[in-house]
Amino acid sequence: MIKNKYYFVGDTHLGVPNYKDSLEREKKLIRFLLEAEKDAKVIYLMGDIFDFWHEYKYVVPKYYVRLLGTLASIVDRGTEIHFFTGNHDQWIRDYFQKEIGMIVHTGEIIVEIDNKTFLLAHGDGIDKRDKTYIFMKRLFTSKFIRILFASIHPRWAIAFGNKWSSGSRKSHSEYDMIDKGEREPHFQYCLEKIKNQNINYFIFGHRHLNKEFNIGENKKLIILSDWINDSGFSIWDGTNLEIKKFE
Ligand SMILES: [Mn+2]
Repeated sequence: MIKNKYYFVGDTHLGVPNYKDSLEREKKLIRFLLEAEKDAKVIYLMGDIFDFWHEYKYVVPKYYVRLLGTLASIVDRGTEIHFFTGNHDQWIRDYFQKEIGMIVHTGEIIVEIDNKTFLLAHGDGIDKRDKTYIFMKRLFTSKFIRILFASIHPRWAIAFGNKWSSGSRKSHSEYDMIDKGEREPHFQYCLEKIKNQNINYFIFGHRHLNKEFNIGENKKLIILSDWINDSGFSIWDGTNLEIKKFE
């Protein structure tokens, strides 16, 4: 099979709501990745793959071994995998790059695919009205805080992280699920961007909504659904960018 397709999937939030359900979702994600691998040139993991990830200099959390092994094997067989950090799994070091072989992005990127320009990002931090979030983001990206947190024994740090993470998701989910239509900050962000940059396709996660906005001729915004309630993904086949659901 010709490997010329591009896949986009995100917000799988592995780790919640409990071990059993998360494991089931992890296996489903693996089935999706292996299916995609058949004709994928590149697979983009669009952020919040893990509900909480924090790795140390020599140690990683003792979860998700099936997924991590699958990702490493897919990379080894020659398919490129990109990993965007989300707001839930931003505490990475070099494990995903070095051990798994993924290409990691900590912010938005602009790429040319088949002569079209794509802007890809997890999409957190775009809604500037979310002051608590912006504050937390600044806190978490502070080098000092990160060193401090990493010096706490994992027994406490990971336990705290898991608890904080699922709490943050719950408190956001109601607000997140509201369909804001054209007032959607991510849509407004795109309209602003295309004023001075020629971008054809925007793909974001973070909002946990399956949304498609037409911005103009050959211009489109896609917001990916999460995998907690849904299992959406997007695929670019060289001419069309579509939203699909993995069963
Ligand atoms: Mn998310």
